[in-house]
Amino acid sequence: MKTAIGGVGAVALTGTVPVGTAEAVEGATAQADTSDDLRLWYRTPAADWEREALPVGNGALGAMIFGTLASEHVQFDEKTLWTGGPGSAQGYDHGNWRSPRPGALDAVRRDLDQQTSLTPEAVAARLGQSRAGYGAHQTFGDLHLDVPGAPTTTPASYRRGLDLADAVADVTYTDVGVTHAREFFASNPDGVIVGRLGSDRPGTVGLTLRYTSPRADFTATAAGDRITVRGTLADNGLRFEAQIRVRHQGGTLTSGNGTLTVTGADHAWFVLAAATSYADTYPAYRGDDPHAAVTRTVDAAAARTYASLRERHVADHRALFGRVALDIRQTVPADVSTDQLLARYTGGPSTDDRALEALFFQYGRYLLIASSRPGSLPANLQGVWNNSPSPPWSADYHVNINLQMNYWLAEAANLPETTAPYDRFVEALRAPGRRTAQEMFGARGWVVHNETNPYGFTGVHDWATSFWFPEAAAWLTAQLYEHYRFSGSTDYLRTTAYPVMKEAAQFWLDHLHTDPRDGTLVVSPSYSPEHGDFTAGAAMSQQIVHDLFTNTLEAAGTLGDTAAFRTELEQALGALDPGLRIGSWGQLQEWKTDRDGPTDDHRHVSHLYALHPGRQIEPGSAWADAAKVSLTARGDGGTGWSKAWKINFWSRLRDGNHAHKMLSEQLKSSTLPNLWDTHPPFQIDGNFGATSGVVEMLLQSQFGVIEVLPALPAAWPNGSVRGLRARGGATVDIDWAAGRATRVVITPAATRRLTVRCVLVEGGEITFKARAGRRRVFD
Ligand code: FUC
Repeated sequence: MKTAIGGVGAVALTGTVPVGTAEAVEGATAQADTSDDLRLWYRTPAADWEREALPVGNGALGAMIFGTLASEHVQFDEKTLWTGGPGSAQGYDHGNWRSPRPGALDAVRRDLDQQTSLTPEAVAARLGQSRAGYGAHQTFGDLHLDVPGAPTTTPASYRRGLDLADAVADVTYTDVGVTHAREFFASNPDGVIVGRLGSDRPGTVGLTLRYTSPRADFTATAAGDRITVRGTLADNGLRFEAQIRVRHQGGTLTSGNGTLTVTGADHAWFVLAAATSYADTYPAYRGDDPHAAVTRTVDAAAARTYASLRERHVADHRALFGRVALDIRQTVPADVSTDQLLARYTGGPSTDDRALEALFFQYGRYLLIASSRPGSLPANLQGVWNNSPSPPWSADYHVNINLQMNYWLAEAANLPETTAPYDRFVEALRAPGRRTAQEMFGARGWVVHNETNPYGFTGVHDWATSFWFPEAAAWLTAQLYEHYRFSGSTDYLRTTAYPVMKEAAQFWLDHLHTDPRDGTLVVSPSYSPEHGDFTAGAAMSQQIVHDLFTNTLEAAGTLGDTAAFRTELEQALGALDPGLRIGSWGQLQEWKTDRDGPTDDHRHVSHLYALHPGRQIEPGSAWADAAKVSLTARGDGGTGWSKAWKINFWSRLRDGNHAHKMLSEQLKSSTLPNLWDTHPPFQIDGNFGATSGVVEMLLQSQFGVIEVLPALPAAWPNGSVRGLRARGGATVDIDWAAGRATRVVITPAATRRLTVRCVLVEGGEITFKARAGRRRVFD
């Protein structure tokens, strides 16, 4: 029997990838504090979904809370509610060529061998095809809580906010002597979105609950204390269901016409569960009708008290969120709301700038917990928040930077559990990806191109500048190897990471091409994401394959794979063009021929993959100098995610001040009042990328050495951070003063040798035998 994955919390999963993490996260000693440092708040209700409403989520379910007075608006989502895929009205082919094109790819290669470049349009005409049945994520709809007698103008006492430490959104206001309080959260342990309306005077709480949707494909019925929303997506027959149950103390509850009404209560709360019949299994992508699971989940939650639901939620969230604390001497002025804080920041240097920077750092961690928990799909371009039937880029999984960036923070910012949905998603791409590898390339292994959906779209479309990127599969596997490097779990490496990496490597072993210019192995055709012409051997293509082969070879050694496979890989790695070349103006070349423009400020800086997230370029090397020349030329502009990437790049170049400059550029010009990153429009990758960038300023370990404060900016002369993770399985706490580390505490998760680079040790570096759980203090 197939089991749907989706919005009903910890339902059973299909497939073989273990979810959750076996590895204990040791030394997670930091406690989040509940001060205003960790709170977003505003003086007026949200007037706009994208810019002002506040997100809560439990991984599978997301909701946006508006805090509107007369009718509270809760827009909600379930991550698997997608049109497209099998059964789609447009037909579906996974992006595989609808009719065979024998020799087409070889002909493009031959032309590139002879002419060195081809326009994207020319290649798309030969290798692309129109997209059919790709689909888009769908909003689940809107819950409205109509509150009779609510004030028509916003009282001065009005506040709405989001507490990041507890993951609870709230609204309070006083009206004719009565103080009203609302709370909303999305519980992972109970699999529901919860909302409560209360006041300090018994009998004054009343509301009518109703559901609406921008689509007309549902029925909403109310009976007893329950609203049931059921529907089928017209495009692909995917079934969806949500149930809402209302509880109340005092007063009465009546139902009618799809609505529930509470009158004269002391307080009232609702629980909402939602799911679909989606399953992540190729080729049908269908599981059970969601009715039974939704009923079970909502009934179990409704049987609990509100206090119990809240307590279980807060404990679950804090166990993850509370692991990391950042102190950069931030002070939040008591009466400055978050939108004001952002406005002040944008207006110029202010004493409370660090408050926003620290808040933004923790917000990335909050958003990842809220949008990526085991049991559903990974965080998409908008996390788990989408209010539209046709969101930008379908709110899909772009894999030429965006999905990867979503997870850059997961390991080092101590949230390794959030990567389980990513692993599972990548694993699920293998089956359709093998077919694409075989049919399109005649190769072993698996492949996926520029962007994908939950229905295994691993082929191509025909948008010339983004249809071709078979390197995406290799890049996706890098995170799996990172999970291993951070955790040290060979069990995870053997069962989860390595099989996916090995098959990605097999694809390239079969598909690399001998470059007639110099006899090296190159990717051809090769296209540096969304930039320039098609060539052979663009830097990013080569660097990604280099990274994949390096990781796979290491893993093959660790796991003892056959000598034949290791030799094959070794030889290919030896013959591979490494994708590192210094051009006429000292830049790191984006292409194999020297054609970079020194005034080109394209948002993608793909040829610096080797610097970050890769580890091919070491600081202080000639390559690092060239990377700096390229990065400087590209400038400090770009879309939200582009700026976030540049924080990481500058950190890896050990330039903390420039990294900090990029953080401030992102806050000033790519951040909305609700602190969502904007491309524009809203795209969550920049939030995650920025948090990753801040970690990179404070701690790096990509070369197997724990480097303390590698890129501390002058703007943060004093401070501390607790609970960051380093590769090799260690948690690291750092205190610093006047720009220098004053105390470093390493808590190893495993017994093994660790090397620490830090000003506190003689000679700047020490290697020692770390014992699991035994703290090592340097001061
Ligand atoms: C990549 C980027 C775009 C955008 C899209 C979702 O293609 O080049 O800027 O972020 O993903």
